[in-house]
Amino acid sequence: NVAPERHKLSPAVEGVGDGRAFFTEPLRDFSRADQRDAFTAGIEQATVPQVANDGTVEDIDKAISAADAYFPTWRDRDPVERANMLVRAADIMRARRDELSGVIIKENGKCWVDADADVCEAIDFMEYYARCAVPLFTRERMGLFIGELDEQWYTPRGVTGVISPWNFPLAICTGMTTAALVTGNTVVVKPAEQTPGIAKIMAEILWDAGVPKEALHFVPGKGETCGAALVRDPRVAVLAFTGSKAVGLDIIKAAGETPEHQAFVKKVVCEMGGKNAVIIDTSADLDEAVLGVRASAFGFQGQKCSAASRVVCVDDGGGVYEEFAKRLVESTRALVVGDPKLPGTDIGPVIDEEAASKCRHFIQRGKDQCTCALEMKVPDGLEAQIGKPYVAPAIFTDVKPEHDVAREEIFGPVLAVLRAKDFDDALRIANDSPYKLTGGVFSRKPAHLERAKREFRVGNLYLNRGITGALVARQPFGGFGMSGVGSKAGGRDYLLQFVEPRASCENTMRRG
Ligand code: TXE
Repeated sequence: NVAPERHKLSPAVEGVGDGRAFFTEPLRDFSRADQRDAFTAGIEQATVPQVANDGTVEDIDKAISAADAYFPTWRDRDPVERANMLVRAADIMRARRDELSGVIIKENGKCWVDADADVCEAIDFMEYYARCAVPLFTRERMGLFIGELDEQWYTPRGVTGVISPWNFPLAICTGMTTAALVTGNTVVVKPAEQTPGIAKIMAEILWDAGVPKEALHFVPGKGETCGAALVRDPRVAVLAFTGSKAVGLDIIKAAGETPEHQAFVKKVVCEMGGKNAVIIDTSADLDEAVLGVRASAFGFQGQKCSAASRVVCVDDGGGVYEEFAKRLVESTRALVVGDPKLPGTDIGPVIDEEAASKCRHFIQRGKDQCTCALEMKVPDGLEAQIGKPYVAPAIFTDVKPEHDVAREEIFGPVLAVLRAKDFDDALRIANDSPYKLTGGVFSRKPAHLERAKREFRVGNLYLNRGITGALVARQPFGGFGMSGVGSKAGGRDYLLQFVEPRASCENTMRRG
């Protein structure tokens, strides 16, 4: 229990009214030469730590034992001290941000803006969670009744396993890890095999900021061995995961198979992906829609769970569908496929050969089933120069809801454009997916925007703007259906996943 006067956080977190009340770290302005130069220097300076994914099941076992043993100490630590460790870590990241972006660019192939945004989001997560965590541990009195004291509060749950993905290798890993830590849980992190370097830097920054090594354990290793061991260990109280639907469902199933003699049922926080649609009606500003869809579909090569992968365009015979498709193809053609270390590049490599061959498979399916309106080319020699595989943007038109490119999560720069008879039909097609993550509507009709809020069943809805972007605190991010459970990251409810709600009722007449 912390008395209110002890809620003293460092000024960075207290700062309402200093322009950072929403915890949004401003992105670099690359039109400014000084910021461009600093960023270029950061990339040159950046060294990706060489981390072998050679963690073993025994390493996971040892890490869980140590985290379990240290849990009572960490649980009982002053919440303000824990919060201030996150604030210090955010300051370290802020001071090293261009270098950290450089590591992300080199390790996972993000282009400039996306790498910078990854670092900023990590900073935002830490400052926001630091601020939200402290009040949770104050006991709240529920009304005043003579002779009775009713109180409610929260306590940490225990050892938390964090299994992170490669697509936001710093932000998502930092978000899950620090949400668990700041709420008093000890943590074992198993990062994605493709991006262990930046995850290791995150762990080192948190240790440097004061998080004890006993509270945060870092075990790089394979999903099938280390990840699976973390998922199934009965001492792990919370499992926080972001990644594929298949692994997410396995984690949820494993939690349900908890043996009866165990002390608790594992709490699962899962974010699993999407097949996100943007609806365009006949009143839409098509130029805005084209730019919004292009950014949503092809930013970071479509490898974001929030990315647009379907467009549902209302076609009432007036030519809007054809006009939109034509302008989108023209506009997409202008994107530059190139080296992500260069400022002018829009499309970098995809994460690995497996992802590339998955995209190529679906591009072929698209050619078999519908019309290929655009298949851009990868410049000769680029893959050899960068040492990573590339898939250039592809757009399919005349797509039917049953076609593969309209159904499967491809997780690459492949976009399906479908037709709808009217707005009702568009909503029906857009909702026809087990995923419920993001969605967008471009329309100038207020009634359509209102209906979308009621009837478009997604976790995050974007109206007359591109459908990616989830600013911490302002736009809490996460879906439902097959897109996940319990995961509004960057929102006020997120931390509640990591704590146990408690209540007490006392007969105060018996107090001595
Ligand atoms: O994901 P995995 P992958 C989707 C996207 C992508 C597909 C495959 O569709 O094409 O998933 O990507 C760990 N037990 N998203 O193969 O396998 C793994 O080591 C426990 C959506 O990278 O789910 C890594 O740390 N853990 C997405 C993490 O799970 C296991 C982000 C994610 O890997 C495991 C990434 C197991 N059996 C992929 N197997 C999003 N929602 O943004 C693997 N892991």
